[in-house]
Amino acid sequence: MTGADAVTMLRSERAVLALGANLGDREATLDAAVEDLRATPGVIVDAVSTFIESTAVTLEGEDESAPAYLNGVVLVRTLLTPERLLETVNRIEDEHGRVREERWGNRTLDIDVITFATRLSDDPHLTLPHPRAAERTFVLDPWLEVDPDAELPGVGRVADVRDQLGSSS
Ligand code: PH2
Ligand code: MG
Ligand code: MG
Repeated sequence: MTGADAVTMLRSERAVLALGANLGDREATLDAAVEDLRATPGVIVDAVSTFIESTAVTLEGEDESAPAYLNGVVLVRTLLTPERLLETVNRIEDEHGRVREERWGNRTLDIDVITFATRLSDDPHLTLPHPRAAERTFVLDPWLEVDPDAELPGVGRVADVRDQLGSSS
């Protein structure tokens, strides 16, 4: 561990990131994004879930005809502010060819900040926790894999939220 990593571990906040891709070589892109996070000063990657296949959710609901997603969750500790962490993940998305067209459209890489410590925010630019995390099994399942005791600030235990969803995405 470097001295800088030791400082990050001592002074950092926990953040939960959700990664998704449904275009291109999804697994290679998600792996590269995790490496990009590891290479970011002030960010330590603590855990990476397995990547799971999920049916694309669009504004109209689940769409079996759209390319399927590969989704995963990464636990980090960071010295960055929530805003700088968001800038960082947006930059990583851009570096992997993310084109910002339609909302919930197909994408080479999406990285969402799901939680930042226990922070609650209704800022539309960075809502915390992520407003749709509690409805998405493709976020909750990989999250529980790496942190079975996880809490969704303002909502409750992730395991309980997950149980209430049943088998839908
Ligand atoms: N992300 C979206 C929209 N729809 N569907 C799946 N299965 N996985 C995602 O990560 C996803 C989605 C917008 O960010
Ligand atoms: Mg998203
Ligand atoms: Mg996003």
